[in-house]
Amino acid sequence: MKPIYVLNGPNLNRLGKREPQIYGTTTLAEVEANCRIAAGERPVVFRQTNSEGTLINLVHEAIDEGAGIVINPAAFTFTSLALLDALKMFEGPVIELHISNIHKREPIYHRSYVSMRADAVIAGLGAYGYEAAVVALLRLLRA
Ligand code: DHK
Repeated sequence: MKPIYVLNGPNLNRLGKREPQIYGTTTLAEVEANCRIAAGERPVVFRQTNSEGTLINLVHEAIDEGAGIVINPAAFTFTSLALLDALKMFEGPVIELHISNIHKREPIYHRSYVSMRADAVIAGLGAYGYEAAVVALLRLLRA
């Protein structure tokens, strides 16, 4: 069974300590554990990087090895055409995930490049959004 990829962009390695009033106190390790529970028997590749090139390389890996992608691109959401171009090559379902409701924040967080490829977007559910995204991705894979 092909794995699903749960990919995380810059600064999310600091989750739990980073601006808890916006991102909460759940750590990325706890998010990973919850994603694996939500995925059940479906294998999960869970990665975080502060490097744009590495995130693109992980999307390339998913193109060859993965069934679906949940991605929190963090700040690269609003800056990276290269990430969008990489995601466009992926044929499976893609769910864009943000812990905070980006549309309720400053205008710099309103225009997402990734949304031009994503099949769905989840924003504002906090760390629980990851589990919701995994469950939704499995549903899309079954469809
Ligand atoms: C995480 C970030 O790092 C920000 O750059 C985004 C996103 C929001 C989040 O809510 O998960 O704007």
